[in-house]
Order: sequence, then structure tokens, then C-alpha cells
Amino acid sequence: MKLKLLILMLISVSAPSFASDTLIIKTSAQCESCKNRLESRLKKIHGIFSANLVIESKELSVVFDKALISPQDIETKVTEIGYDANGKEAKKAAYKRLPACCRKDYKGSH
Ligand SMILES: [Cu+2]
Repeated sequence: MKLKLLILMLISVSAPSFASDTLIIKTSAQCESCKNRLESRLKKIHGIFSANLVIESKELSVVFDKALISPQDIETKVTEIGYDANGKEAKKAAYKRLPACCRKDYKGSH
């Protein structure tokens, strides 16, 4: 009786309801237009279900299907949009295409 219950508990813990995973990325995105740019570009990528940037903490959370895309690939995509991702530097060419106020070295006010 107790054993049956234990087995049931183990099954419910180990079986994921679907193949999605969440990745938190520390990024250099810092304003509302960065947020729109990042989220809309990421959501178009096959394997990514949702992307949400919290501007205050500069944390981007991405819900994805790990069978289709890896966390490393997602971080690379973020750098290709022009932002740092968990210590990976933004790709230079993409960074230069960002509006001046969206660059991390911007000294003016938002
Ligand atoms: Cu911005």
C-alpha cells in the first residue's frame, strides 16, 4: 500500500507534462524598445515558446523546447540580436545596428 503510493509519487515527479524548459539569461538589454526587439525576434525562432525580459533586473526568461533548441543556441541568438547573454558578448555588427540608447555604453538618459 505504502509502496504503491511511493511509486505513484515518483512517476508524477519524474514525468514532465511536456518538453518545455525555462532558461534565464542575464542580458544587457535595458529599455522598453530593447524588450520589444528581443522578445519579438526570439519568439519567431522555431523551438521558442515565449520570451520575457524584466527590464529592472535585466533578466530574460525564455521558455523553449529542448528537443528543438539548446540553451547555448538561445544565448547565441541573443548575442546576434545585439545583446550580451550570460557572459557571452553581443555580436559587434548587431550591436552597432542598435539605436544609440539601446547600447550598453550609452551615457545619456533614457
Ligand atoms: Cu533599448
